[in-house]
Amino acid sequence: MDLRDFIEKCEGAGELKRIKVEVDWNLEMSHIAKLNEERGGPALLFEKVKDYPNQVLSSVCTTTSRLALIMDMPKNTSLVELMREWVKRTVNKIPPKWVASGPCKENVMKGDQINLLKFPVPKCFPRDGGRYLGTTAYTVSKDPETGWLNIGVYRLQLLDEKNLGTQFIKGKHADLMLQKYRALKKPMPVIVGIGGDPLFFLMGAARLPAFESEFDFAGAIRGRPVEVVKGETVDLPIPSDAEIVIEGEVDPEATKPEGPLGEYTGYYSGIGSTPRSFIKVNCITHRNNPIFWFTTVGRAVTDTHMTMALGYGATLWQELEAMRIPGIKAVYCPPEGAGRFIAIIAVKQMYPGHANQVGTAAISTEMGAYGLKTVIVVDEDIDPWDLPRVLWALSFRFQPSRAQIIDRGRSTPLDPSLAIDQRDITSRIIMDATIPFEWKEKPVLIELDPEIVKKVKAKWSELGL
Ligand SMILES: Cc1cc2nc3c(=O)[nH]c(=O)nc-3n(C[C@H](O)[C@H](O)[C@H](O)COP(=O)(O)O)c2cc1C
Ligand SMILES: [Mn+2]
Repeated sequence: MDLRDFIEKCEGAGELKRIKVEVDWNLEMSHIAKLNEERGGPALLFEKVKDYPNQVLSSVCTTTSRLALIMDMPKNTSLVELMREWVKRTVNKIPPKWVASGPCKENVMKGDQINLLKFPVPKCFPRDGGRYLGTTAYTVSKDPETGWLNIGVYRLQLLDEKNLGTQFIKGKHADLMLQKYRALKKPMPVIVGIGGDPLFFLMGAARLPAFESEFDFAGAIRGRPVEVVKGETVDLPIPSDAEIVIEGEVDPEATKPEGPLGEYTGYYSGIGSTPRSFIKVNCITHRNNPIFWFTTVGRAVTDTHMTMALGYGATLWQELEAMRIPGIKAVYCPPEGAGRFIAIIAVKQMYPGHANQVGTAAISTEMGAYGLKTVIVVDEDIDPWDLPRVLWALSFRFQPSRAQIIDRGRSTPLDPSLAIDQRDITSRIIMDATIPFEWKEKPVLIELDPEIVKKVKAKWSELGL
């Protein structure tokens, strides 16, 4: 499945709207997408964008139904079931398959022909520092020592015809690799894709463990190897059917001003621009009539938050399984918390301290160790996505004195609840909303008499209800 197949699939399922009137790439297109996403609307295909001949796709991941279409699952599958399926499918990884060529090589631009302004790159919000070419774009890089291939979605600002600003946050996999290139005094080669199988956006945005390749996870989710071609100027793989491919290098010592961009927290993490690493572009290849794809980011809940809720939730769940902790029934990272600040975990308790183990394990996973602030552990009778029931458990099973506060942990510079110059370190809270396993006398749950319930249900219409 490439992006074009996916567009067709969405259209067939009544999940896509073609926008035929002309829209401006400067604010208007993103505002239409954002307002549409806030209403849980369809994916949008802008067919007429001012100044450009290309079609532009947005709002792909806003609803669980379209995430299900990407995962090849029935449209009505719930977010938690998608996560469960992700965990199941990714047990056995499948490495990619190299092919000689593909549609992404239909057009090749090198040297003076390189011009990033050829693409209909949106400016999203008025206070943004510029236009962002990369919001669904995924960056591939390689560990110079081990050969580990990583895919990460890192925003890419259109600085000029030949340069893209980056923001590899400290500790992200591209940052870990760039640190190694710095020590070697070499530039880091990168290859960036837009489009191809939409799964690559989900893979790049998912917080998979270090040393694992997102290509192998993509193969596992598809149940077959994904097909990749080599770059023209870099020895790196990219999906052969990507719409747009950008090849270049990152000089570990050089910076250009980048940002700000309206982020998924609903805030700007920086005031004005910040000096950051950038990609110097050495080659662009693209399909004929390339389709551009963007996401609006911005405040919850949109496209980006749904993507994160799926990818982050599934990764947390998978890491807890990998730790061989028994009794994990379900994991839910609400999109309202961008799938990362809050995790709710249901556990079937089997021994004293089990719920505490689950809570501390969650913040010790790679996923949880980065920016997860609140963990709520509930008993197996509570579905973690059923927020009214979670609040019920927090009201009647949780005791503040049993909460555990951890003072220091890895944070994200994007968290607006921390002072702007103190965002390296965060605190966390584990809220145990389970009934303690070791209690001999447990609170007695009020239940209805099942026989009477049956009788009453049979009489329902007679009761005039
Ligand atoms: C639209 C969007 C934009 C993102 N922008 C950035 C970014 O600029 N920098 C960053 O470090 N992470 C960004 N992320 C989050 C990363 O994609 C995510 O942390 C991912 O795990 C990074 O890959 P890695 O784990 O291989 O480092 C973004 C995610 C999305 C969905
Ligand atoms: Mn990674």
